[in-house]
Amino acid sequence: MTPRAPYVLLCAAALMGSHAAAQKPDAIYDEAKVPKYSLPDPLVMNNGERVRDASIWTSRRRPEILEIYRTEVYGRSPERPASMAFDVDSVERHALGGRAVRKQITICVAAGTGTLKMKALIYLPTGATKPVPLFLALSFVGNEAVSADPGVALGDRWVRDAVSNEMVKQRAPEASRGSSAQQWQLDQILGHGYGLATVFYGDIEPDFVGGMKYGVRSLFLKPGQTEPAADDWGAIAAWSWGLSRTMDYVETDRDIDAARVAVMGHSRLGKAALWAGAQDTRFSMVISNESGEGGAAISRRLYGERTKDLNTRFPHWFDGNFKRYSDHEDRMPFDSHMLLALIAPRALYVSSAEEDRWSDPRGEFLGAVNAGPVYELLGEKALTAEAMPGLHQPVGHTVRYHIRAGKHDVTAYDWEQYLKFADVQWSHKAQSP
Ligand code: GTR
Repeated sequence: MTPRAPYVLLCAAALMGSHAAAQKPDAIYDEAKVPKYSLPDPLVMNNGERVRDASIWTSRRRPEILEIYRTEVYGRSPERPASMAFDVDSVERHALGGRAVRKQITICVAAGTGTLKMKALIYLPTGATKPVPLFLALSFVGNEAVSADPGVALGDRWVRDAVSNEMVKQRAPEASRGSSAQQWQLDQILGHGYGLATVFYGDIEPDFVGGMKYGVRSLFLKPGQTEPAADDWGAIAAWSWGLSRTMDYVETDRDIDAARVAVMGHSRLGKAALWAGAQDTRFSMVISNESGEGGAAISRRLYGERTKDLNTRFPHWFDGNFKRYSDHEDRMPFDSHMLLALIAPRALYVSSAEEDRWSDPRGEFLGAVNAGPVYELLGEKALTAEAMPGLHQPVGHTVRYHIRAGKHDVTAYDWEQYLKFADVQWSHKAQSP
């Protein structure tokens, strides 16, 4: 981390590039080399009893799986803080040439020994006569990168240097406005009658080893504690926690329909979205865009990225206990299908990209398929496709999946599918302006 590195435009492309570079020569990319494995049964309790009905799932098995994930994977997050304030920094009712209402809100959370401030940017379609459903997603870059809108406040804390790909502490430049607009597809979202809310993930904790001291986790250290305990939350859990705190604000905003909020995320932020959706049932829909290893992909397949890769390259993401599973995926008392099952019976969309082998597309698909028995137990349709669908052929109902051509990214095609899915799941029709 170089605090005074020369400014270079931060863009999501830098991050996508780093992902490709991460792929190791010895990674398994051949199905024939995927070992045989058997998955833990999400419907068998820790004591060996079978879960036979929805009430036992909800009252006993679901909490057990949450506890496994809190102890072994993402770490334990603090409860919702008692004290929060939502400062309305600005409301512009004719943003984007009159197409959107733009709100900028500072979410102030009394967290542990200090205060966390997150800047939320919210766009809602104009002309709505009732509260609108919303997509909520953290950004890799900053609020100003979502659109070229000159009214968005420039981030003033962390930016990612496009050359070193490291996070540096400085103000986002004018030139970064709209730099990741392709990944957001704001026009499509508004056109469907939905809103978009986003917070820069660096507001919660900047993403590097040692970033903890600048983020919310440091506020919860006990006196004298400098390192997290083995089951203390990692950075992914902190980002998820930030999503839930943003939802706390959303529930107070009468222009938004809090019963129809989708939490969405790409890649590491897809992992964060899944964990937020798993824990926080206020999210009625969860969208994992190429969340890969440590997200939707089955770890036991060892295809592409492995647990050890996560633990060595990103030791700050997961908790201390998770390190025990490097090279020992077979010992996991969980796998991604159980994480996805925590979202049941709510709407779940998992997506992959053909060239994103590092994230293991088939593993992501199988994670969604194997969450099926829990969806069925709860009276929802499972993803039953026997074989992986072809490119651009989304499958499933309550649990839906697609794989598209191309690289690790969020594209217009991905958004088109999420919006159609939301239209069906939320039975929503855009109001004409
Ligand atoms: C990669 C990492 C993945 C994924 C990705 C990203 O380098 O190996 O697990 O999270 O970063 O967030 O772009």
